[in-house]
Amino acid sequence: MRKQVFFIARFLLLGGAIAGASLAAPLVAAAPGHSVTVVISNMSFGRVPADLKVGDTVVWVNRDTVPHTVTARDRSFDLHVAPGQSASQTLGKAGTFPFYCIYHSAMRGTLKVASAS
Ligand SMILES: [Cu+2]
Repeated sequence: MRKQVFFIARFLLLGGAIAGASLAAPLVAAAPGHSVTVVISNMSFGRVPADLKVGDTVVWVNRDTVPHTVTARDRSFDLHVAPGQSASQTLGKAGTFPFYCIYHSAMRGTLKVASAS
């Protein structure tokens, strides 16, 4: 009789651990990606980090006194950033995205986005 109670207690403990693990898994998956800032100044885009992933957010900060855009060649994004303002972009798709500014075509860059792992 006493042995039986012990086994039931062990079973409940194990069940609790499994429930805990299954609750923790979605929290990890839902964790927000990293946020990086790219400064636009002197009519040029700052360095774009090379380790971006789907789910990350890029905040583009325009320190110039003229408006700029961050426009993908394939038009998958098109952000307009007023002077002294910023625009934020959450990366939703993996790939390599060359971009430019529609007002200043010499302003160019490339956004490389890896799939979320
Ligand atoms: Cu521009």
